[in-house]
Amino acid sequence: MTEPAGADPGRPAPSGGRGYLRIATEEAFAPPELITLGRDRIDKRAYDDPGFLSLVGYYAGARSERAAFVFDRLQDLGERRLADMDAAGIDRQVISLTAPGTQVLEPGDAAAIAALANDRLAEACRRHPERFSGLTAIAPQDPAGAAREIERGHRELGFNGVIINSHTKGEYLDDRKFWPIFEAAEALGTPVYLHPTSPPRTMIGPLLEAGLDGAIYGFAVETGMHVLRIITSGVFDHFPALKLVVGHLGEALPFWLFRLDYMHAAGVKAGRYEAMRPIAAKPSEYLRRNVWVTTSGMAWEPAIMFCRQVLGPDRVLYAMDYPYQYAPDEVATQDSLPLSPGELKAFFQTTAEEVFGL
Ligand code: VNL
Ligand code: VNL
Ligand code: MN
Repeated sequence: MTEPAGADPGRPAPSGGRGYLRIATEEAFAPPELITLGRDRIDKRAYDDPGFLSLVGYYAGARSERAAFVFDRLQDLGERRLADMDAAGIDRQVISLTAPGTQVLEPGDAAAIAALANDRLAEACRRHPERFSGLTAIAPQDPAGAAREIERGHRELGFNGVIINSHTKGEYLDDRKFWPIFEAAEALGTPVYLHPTSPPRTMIGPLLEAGLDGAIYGFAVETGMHVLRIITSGVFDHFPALKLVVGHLGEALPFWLFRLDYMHAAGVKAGRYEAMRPIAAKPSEYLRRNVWVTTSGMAWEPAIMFCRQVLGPDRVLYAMDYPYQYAPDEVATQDSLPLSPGELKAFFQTTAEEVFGL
């Protein structure tokens, strides 16, 4: 890591004359200690988890240009990251622990890495308060401890939300044992960012076989399903003020809204599944009320405009997906969306300020 010794709050952001700040909301980092742990677990074949081997084995082990590019930048919370932000015109990053982060680890290691990652990130945010904000990493393996870490992140470290990298060893947040996490986030009014990770062992087979387990598609299938499980299990009936942020334009769910509502109603009415009991609203209504989607990795006008149309314009906000998709030209693509100056400002800046409490 290359970091300056002292605070540098005066480093100017690149927001000259545009009328809005560009706030990127799904930007990843990894402390070197996590990578060391990850490599050790890979070397020992510690987990029966092909997704972990596929993802972390690639970035921490492979020597491709892409892997090296991502790997170096994940670990930087200083000058390299700032230079990349300057070059792309990003004023502020909302930074979070990359996937799988803590969630493949043993509970003790997971909690220790979460705390270490949070301390490290908080330090970087203190050093560059005009450029960096952070989300609290947790170890969902211990839901009560995770709730305490959410409090610490919010109250002591000044973070603006919680990062959860989807499933935890094949377990999903609709399981009531995890609900202390939602309870803490709702009570603090702070959002949970549900970020993708490799599908679990029970799901990954045919995806991995075809090379489709990662960001190309497998992530979205798994994380979109996770969002749906949260909705259909009634989490938002218990936590009506809970805010969920989902990347990649909602992991394809906006495109499915019509069918989700139809088939959910049909399934509930038929009493087909024990796990699918009546809930207070249609799936689409929770997606419009409790969920915000970001454009990470999806710098594509038709899809962005579609999401604004079906979810509501105030539900769609900007993200880059640094360093995995560091593509400065995609910023210009989104500057050129067919939006009014006020709408563009909401898309790049003020919606993020409101949702994350920046
Ligand atoms: C990738 C893309 C991975 C975006 C990510 O987290 C991500 C990838 C692990 O291309 O592998 O946020
Ligand atoms: C890496 C990324 C390693 C995320 C990890 O270890 C992790 C890596 C568990 O890119 O090396 O969670
Ligand atoms: Mn991402």
